[in-house]
Amino acid sequence: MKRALITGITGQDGSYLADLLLEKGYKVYGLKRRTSTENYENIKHIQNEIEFISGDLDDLSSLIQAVKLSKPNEVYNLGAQSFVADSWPQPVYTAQITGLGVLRMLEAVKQVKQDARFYQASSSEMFGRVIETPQKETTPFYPRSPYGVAKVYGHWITVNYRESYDLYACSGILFNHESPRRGIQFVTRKVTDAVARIKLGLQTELRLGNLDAKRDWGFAGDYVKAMWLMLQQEKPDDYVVATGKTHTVRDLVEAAFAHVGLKWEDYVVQDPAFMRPAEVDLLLGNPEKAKKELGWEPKIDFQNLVKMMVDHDLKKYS
Ligand code: F7E
Repeated sequence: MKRALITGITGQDGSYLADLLLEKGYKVYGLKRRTSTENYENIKHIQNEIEFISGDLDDLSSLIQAVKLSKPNEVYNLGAQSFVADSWPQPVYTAQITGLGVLRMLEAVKQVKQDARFYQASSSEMFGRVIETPQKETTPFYPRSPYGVAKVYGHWITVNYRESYDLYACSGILFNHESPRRGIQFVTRKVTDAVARIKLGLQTELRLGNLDAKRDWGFAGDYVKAMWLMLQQEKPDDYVVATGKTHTVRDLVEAAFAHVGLKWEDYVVQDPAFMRPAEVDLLLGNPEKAKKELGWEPKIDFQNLVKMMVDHDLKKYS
């Protein structure tokens, strides 16, 4: 029986990955951070099948202990301060967890179980003010937020540990990926949740920031398969995971309202409070390498993703 250790297991990606690995017969360990209120919403259906280990990406000793206890064949580092907007008011915390947290996890693997395969959740936010379009594995980075800068560190330290210590370490450069399990702060879920509430008469308006930003949005359930595939290859490498299609926030809003028969212009209010100090205007990934080498293929397109999320939120409130 293969053993996997997942950081960020209660998050969107951690929960889909845990579903996938349990289905494949893995023993799944999840690093559990102490918080005053526990949120197991995303994993409540599999909570009893996961073994939780207390630990924090800020605390190397806890990570060493977690690797000792779980003796993993595979480590998936998905934990992070992942909300880009909060990385301006909390830049040091973001650097500690999203950046240095990767180093601590790698160090724990190197010290305790060097043959464990390691996956780092790198991000399209590293491309920031894009140098070329579409973005691929060789596109230079130009991060535009403290979050993006921290992810660049995490990415390169993963590459460096692979090259320095011969670790089987991979970075998946994932473009935006969404689902009904997405946190409510992120724009897709904020929109689909609001559309459901407006449709049901529970809310009257939706306040948003920049409607012109373009993102390559895919389905998180598809993307965790790419993570797993990266760790099943002969050699470790880095891969872009994306759909190859881009849409504006306005397209997203339009599709979500249209799905329930409403016109978005009647409800959306632009609010400077949701604008960012520096914006990433356009992300569009080229997933050819992942398709060719991993045999990976995204299954859910933008329209179906939006419908899935709106339908889920309608059901939640009905
Ligand atoms: O914003 C614009 C906002 O917060 C998307 C994370 O998973 O993907 C995610 O980062 C766009 C931005 O995601 C609102 O300005 C407009 O242009 O959903 P988001 P993100 O910042 O792209 C990458 C790949 C990650 O790695 C991150 O961890 O939408 N936008 N109005 C808004 N965004 C939010 N959140 N709220 C608004 O009201």
